[in-house]
Amino acid sequence: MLTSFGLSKYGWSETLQHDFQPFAARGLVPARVIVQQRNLYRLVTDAGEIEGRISGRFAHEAAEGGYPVTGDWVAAELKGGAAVIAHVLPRATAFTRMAAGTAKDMQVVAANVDTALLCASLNAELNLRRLERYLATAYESGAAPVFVLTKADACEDVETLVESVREIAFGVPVLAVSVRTGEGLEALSALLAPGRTAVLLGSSGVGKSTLVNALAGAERMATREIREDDAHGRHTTTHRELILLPSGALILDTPGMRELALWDAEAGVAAAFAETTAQVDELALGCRFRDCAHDKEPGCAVQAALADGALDAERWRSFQKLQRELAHTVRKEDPLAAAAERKRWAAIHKSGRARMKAKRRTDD
Ligand SMILES: Nc1nc2c(ncn2[C@@H]2O[C@H](COP(=O)(O)OP(=O)(O)OP(=O)(O)O)[C@@H](O)[C@H]2O)c(=O)[nH]1
Ligand SMILES: [Mg+2]
Ligand SMILES: [Zn+2]
Repeated sequence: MLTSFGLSKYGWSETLQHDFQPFAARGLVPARVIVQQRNLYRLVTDAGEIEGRISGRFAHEAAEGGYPVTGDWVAAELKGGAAVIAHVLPRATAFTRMAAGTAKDMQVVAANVDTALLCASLNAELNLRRLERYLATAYESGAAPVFVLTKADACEDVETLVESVREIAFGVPVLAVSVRTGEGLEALSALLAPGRTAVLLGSSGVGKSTLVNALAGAERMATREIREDDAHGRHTTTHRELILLPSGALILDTPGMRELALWDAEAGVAAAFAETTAQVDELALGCRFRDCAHDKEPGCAVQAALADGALDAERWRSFQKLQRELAHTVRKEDPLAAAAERKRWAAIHKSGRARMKAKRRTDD
């Protein structure tokens, strides 16, 4: 039996309840992270919403990527009107990316997401290559992807663009939506089930927060109302927030990101490019050399297929690009480089711990 009635609205399940027993025995309560803004957390518990922070011990022990993020289920200690997060429960799914600038800083963007709404705007040029990369990231996360093409009202030829996305989507649903005309909103709602969590991902300005507000029937998130070109490179949403919709579905709004860099996404790439992989594997049987790299080798069946159009050139290029990127990621993980990184991280964590310790002393 589920004792967490309020939390079941946020997706609390029998499985989670079972996993939580050891924590309950220690007097901790279950909670879900609904807002994360740097070190500040907002949690929802059975007793309602509450501010949260992580315990000093947690900060000490947490591995990289182990800090709670929006969507996480946590075990918390209630202390004088606030919650101290002691543990993050195992994640069913997680969106990860490499933080900009650093080589090995894996960032978990969102956790326990069932559906990934991969957004792109129909009023700008569609970048199909980027959508392919989103798709790979979604597959890697474990969430089910859906393409959401926004601002259909501002596009002359929706059908052609939807068709072009369908060609790279291989069965993944593609929806054209508009908050101005309401087009596609019902179809989108139908994909969002009560108690299930969807995340909105996509570039800044594509209309993610506007979509949240339309689905919520209220201004839950701030949106941009200035001219788009003035706002170039600026982000309206700066935190990640999980919102309970009137339908009972949960939707996680995120700040726009330019690229979702790949992190250990081999499985994701394979799934997103399943058809291309299969086609290339089959073609390769006809190559003169068994170790053909399908580049400039004589008698290459892949190059022949590219020449006569049997293999789509654009898709082959994206496939190669993703593979190169993966190889790059793997290279970065070679033991020597990794050891140097670990050292750097140990130093960063040490100074971070010292700072937190000092801060706790002043807090007390
Ligand atoms: N024409 C049209 N404009 C839209 C639609 N949806 C959103 N917009 C506009 O697009 C702009 C950006 O919308 P936001 O919802 O703030 O975009 P966002 O994706 O949340 O951006 P970040 O928070 O920066 O990641 C706003 O000016 C919206 O009014 C739509 O369906 N049609
Ligand atoms: Mg936004
Ligand atoms: Zn070949």
